[in-house]
Amino acid sequence: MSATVSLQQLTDQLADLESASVEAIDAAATEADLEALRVSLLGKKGRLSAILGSMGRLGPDERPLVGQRANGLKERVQTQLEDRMDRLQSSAMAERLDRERLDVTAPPSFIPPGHRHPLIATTEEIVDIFAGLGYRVSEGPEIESDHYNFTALNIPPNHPARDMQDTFYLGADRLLRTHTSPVQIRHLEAHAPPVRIVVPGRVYRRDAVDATHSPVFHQVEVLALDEGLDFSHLRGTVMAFLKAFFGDLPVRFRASYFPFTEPSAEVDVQWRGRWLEVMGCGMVDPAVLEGLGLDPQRWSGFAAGLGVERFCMVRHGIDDIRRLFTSDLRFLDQF
Ligand code: 2U9
Repeated sequence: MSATVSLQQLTDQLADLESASVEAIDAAATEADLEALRVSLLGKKGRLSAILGSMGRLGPDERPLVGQRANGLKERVQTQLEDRMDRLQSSAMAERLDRERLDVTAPPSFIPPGHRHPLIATTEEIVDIFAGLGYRVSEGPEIESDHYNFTALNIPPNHPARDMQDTFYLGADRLLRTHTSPVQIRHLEAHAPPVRIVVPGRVYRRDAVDATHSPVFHQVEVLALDEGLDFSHLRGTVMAFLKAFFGDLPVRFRASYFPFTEPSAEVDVQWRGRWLEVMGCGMVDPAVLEGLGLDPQRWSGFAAGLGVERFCMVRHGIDDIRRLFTSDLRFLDQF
């Protein structure tokens, strides 16, 4: 027979358990501590279970009294555990939010922006000037036939430009265009005048590489064809263009010769005290118009051409054309 236990003893034990619980719950510093505490107080092998286990030794009319007290205690302790858990969780969250704080106003890490190659930028600047004068952009193939590159432009069969020394031939009637002029021929075949076009593009010539020559370079050409155009329109257009690009510099026209224009001229600007040749131009040769089935009595026009590398080098003070083709970022990043 086990030792007897009095109602008073159990009631005291419950009161002790409750006051010990209140202190321990307040002292629990982490969610894990609190969970361990819950198990040790209210779990199957916890202190409350131990007290209830000795209830069987009470008299039958005393048991409900202890049972009631035990239930009340359990409810109060549970409520305290939950309150404490809430407080621990919200301070843990507050601490985490503080630790993971993001400064959304901080400047981003630096990503160096790319930029256009100076040759492309120069091409676009030139094209934009002519676009502002009402010219449409037209482009065409870099691989051409003898007809479009030479014959249609009134370049005779034995002209030096046709020489193997000067043109890259790719095979049976295929060559790399030596100028963008075949684009104007193709455009005139497809569009009836009046026509005003600006033609940017890459061209190829069998030149030895040096500070001012490259076998690949870039041109911009323009063509205007309409009724009543004469040399004054050509001159006015070239002057307006050069003023837009270079500013107010002295300009001079020198008589020259091209197979596809007549009369023809080369144009110089005075840049830092020296005359620099920057472009060629002329009135479209009637033979070119006749080849296209256009009546030279009715239609007249002018054309001009320039090398973009020359414009780019003058603009930026670059002394060697090879700089523009070697993709050295230490050089290119300056523009
Ligand atoms: C058609 C009729 C005429 C195009 C022209 C030039 C003058 C010229 C050079 C400038 C420097 C080439 O890059 S460069 O070496 N170009 O001087 N080009 S007139 O004349 C045309 C084109 C098409 C139908």
